[in-house]
Amino acid sequence: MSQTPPPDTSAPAEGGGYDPYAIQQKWQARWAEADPFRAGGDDDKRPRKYVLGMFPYPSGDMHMGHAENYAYVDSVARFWRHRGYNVLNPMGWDSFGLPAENAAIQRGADPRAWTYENIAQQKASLKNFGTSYDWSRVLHTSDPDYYRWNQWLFQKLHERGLAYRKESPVNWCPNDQTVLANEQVVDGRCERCGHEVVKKKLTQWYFRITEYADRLLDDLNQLEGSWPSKVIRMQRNWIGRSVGADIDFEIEGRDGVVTVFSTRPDTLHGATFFVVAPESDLAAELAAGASAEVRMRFQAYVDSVGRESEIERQATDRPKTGVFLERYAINPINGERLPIWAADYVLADYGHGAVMAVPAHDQRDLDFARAFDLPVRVVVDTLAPITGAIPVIDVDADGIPVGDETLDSIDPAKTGIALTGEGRMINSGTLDGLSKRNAIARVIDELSARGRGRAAKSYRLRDWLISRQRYWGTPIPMIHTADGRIVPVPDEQLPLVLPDAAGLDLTPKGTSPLGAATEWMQTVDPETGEPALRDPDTMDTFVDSSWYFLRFLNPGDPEKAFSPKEADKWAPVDSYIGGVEHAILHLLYARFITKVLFDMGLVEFTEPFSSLINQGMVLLDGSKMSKSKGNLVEFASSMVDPGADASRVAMVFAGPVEDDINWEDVSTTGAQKFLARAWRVAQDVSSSPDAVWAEGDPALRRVTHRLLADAPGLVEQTKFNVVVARLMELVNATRKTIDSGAGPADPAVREAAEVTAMVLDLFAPHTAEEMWEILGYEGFVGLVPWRQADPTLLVEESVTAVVQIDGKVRATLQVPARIDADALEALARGDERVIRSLAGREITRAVVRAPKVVSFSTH
Ligand code: ANZ
Repeated sequence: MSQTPPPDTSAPAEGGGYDPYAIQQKWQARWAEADPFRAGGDDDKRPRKYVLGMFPYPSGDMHMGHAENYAYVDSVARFWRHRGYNVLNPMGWDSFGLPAENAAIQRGADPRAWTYENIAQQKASLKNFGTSYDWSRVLHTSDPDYYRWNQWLFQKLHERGLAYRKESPVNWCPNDQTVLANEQVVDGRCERCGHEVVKKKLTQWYFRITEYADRLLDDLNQLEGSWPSKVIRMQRNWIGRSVGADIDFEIEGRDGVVTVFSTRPDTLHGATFFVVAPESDLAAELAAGASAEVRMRFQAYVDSVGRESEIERQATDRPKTGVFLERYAINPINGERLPIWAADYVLADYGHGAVMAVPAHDQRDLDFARAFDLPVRVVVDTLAPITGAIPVIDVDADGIPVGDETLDSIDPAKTGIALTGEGRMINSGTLDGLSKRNAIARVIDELSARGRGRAAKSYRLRDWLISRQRYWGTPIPMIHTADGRIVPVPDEQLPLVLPDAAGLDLTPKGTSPLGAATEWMQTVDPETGEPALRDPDTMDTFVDSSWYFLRFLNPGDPEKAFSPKEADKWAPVDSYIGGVEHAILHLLYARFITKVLFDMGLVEFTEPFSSLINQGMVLLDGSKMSKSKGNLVEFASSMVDPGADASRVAMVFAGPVEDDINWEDVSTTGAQKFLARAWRVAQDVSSSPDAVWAEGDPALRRVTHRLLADAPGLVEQTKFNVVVARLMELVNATRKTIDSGAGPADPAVREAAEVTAMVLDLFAPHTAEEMWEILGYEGFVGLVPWRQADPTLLVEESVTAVVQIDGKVRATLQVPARIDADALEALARGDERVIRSLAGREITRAVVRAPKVVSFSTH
């Protein structure tokens, strides 16, 4: 896209007015020439910091929502440079994936050409934004020299048994004609196109992330305090560990056992029926032996369930449906016959796809039992007191239930409410009288002794489905031999490069377009030399982004994916910054792959991102800026008017990082005025660089030094908006000193202007550099070390506050001038003279005017 020419108003102004566009051009050229932000090598003795923003998709030009993210990343990188760190802040593109491919299909263009054009455009925009990336390390995941290492990673996982193929029901988007990971299904719909997702049975490649479920869960504890608690919570829920037992049931007339997972093995005596997921192999097998009528009903049921989303199936408020399969399971604890049903509330890919149904104590089972007239047997007396348990009913001081409830009056079969609370076991043979905890332990013991059950955990997390039936991704580096083996493409043949898109039909058809690349598909069996076929699928792009932060350490290295030596020096990432939309999928996958690399001995850490900042979204007309909705402010155009610095300052000032901001509330005019004021202050300074600051106006110096002292803490807590507010305060205070008192020659004015330039560099780097030059310095303000605050200037001014009781002054207090009303009132209430004067009388009213007056009334 062509750059809009600068508007006349910002063309170099005569008489030396603040000219943001000219300043921006000037400093970008200087940075490009001097390359001052490149990360230091081994001879650089400064401590290291790795700052990383989540890299973008090149799916079109960027808007201010993207810009906000880069603004924060840049502030953090610049901050650590001022603090004396050797900062690595690289940039790259997540350039494979559906958006590029779909856009390419719509425009009839080659996805490759389209992608790289967009990258060039985005890169230009980012440079115009005044970002301080190390541009020597750019990577694109769609480059063969990057995805070659995805292929390496895939084969490493395959060697370790962590990449495998299986046939199972998968999420299928009928519109995009591809499978989706669970993570890409939002409210039963395709995350990309919004089309309803259905289940389809396919053979696909998976990564065995479930093997790492416990570590992914337990290691979240390490991140507590450094990651937003919301993200940690979302990850925990996503992994969803449940603890209970696996119990083996025999089925009449069938060899072998069927295992179910239950969180309540204590209720085993209360099982009255058995449910299997309709789409499971077991259901099909059992139905096959049933009567013709049941077979027909079952088939129709399976078809209708295939059209339901997982969310619908799990909803509690919909009528229960199912088909009795005319077969029986045998309860291993008491030999009872349990009728087997196929019902959609049981999911094929959770636990073992089958459940023992205990309607008295599980609401979904109860709803089902009531719908189909199945027996309900209470096995936990929830009215019986349990020491230590939180009573779910009213009890007296001795723990004896009060009120007129009886087991009969709360019978779930009548009330329709399952008894899920704690209580004592009844109707349960040897378990009778036990509490839930003891009953669980006992029943697991009994089942284990008979080889019929064991303690077990179950996870909501499933294995990561990584194959996609699309063109624009990393080819899966495996070969299907004529005799049915699946073997890796030999290392020396990697990268296995994508065939040219020209001549391929990319429109979604349900099978990978690569399958039609006849020549490309043909290969030979590496062992026998016989003809063999390639795998036609490509990898989910989340594979690409699961380890890219390591590739930035030695991009382009033809020998290896990343250098463990460099990883040792730089990684894990100290500060990772991006949108909360990646709270689950991307972060979970990157955490998983990091742990695999750790197990391979290639990295020495187990978590990839030591701290995480999630920025909110930029909204326009009440919703997230987006191309499809047409509600966006283009990144490229805003670089010209109001200019990069004003856009950045305005966005940062609009609110806390994690909050969403409305573009309507973002005042670029206000930001531009502030920047012009700051710039004019530098213009006005008339003392020389060797002025003795200590001789300057102490009031202004206090404002300057308070900023120096507070800003680091504020930045580390990501309170960037507060830092901008404090800069505005400093610029105003400086102007006041210039216009009154000692005027522009006061050394405190020079000191304030210099500190303003240094701190302003975090948000408005072009203006900051210009100020620095005006102040008589050579070199970049972006590399200036942070100035130390003078502690003697941080001592707070104090004032005398008076405390009145019923109109008479009873005490005076020395308090900080900036005290707030609550703190002042608390001090007054605690003062000894005040307490003595009150002599036990109660304060009925308090009027506080901080910092000077507190007035109490007692009647
Ligand atoms: C018997 C029972 C009795 C259960 C009771 C609960 C309460 P969470 O906590 O979410 O892990 N379940 C097992 N596999 C299932 C599947 N594939 N589809 C649907 N439900 C399934 O849930 C575990 C409980 O969900 C298990 O414990 C099982 O029902 C059910 F009073 O077993 B329970």
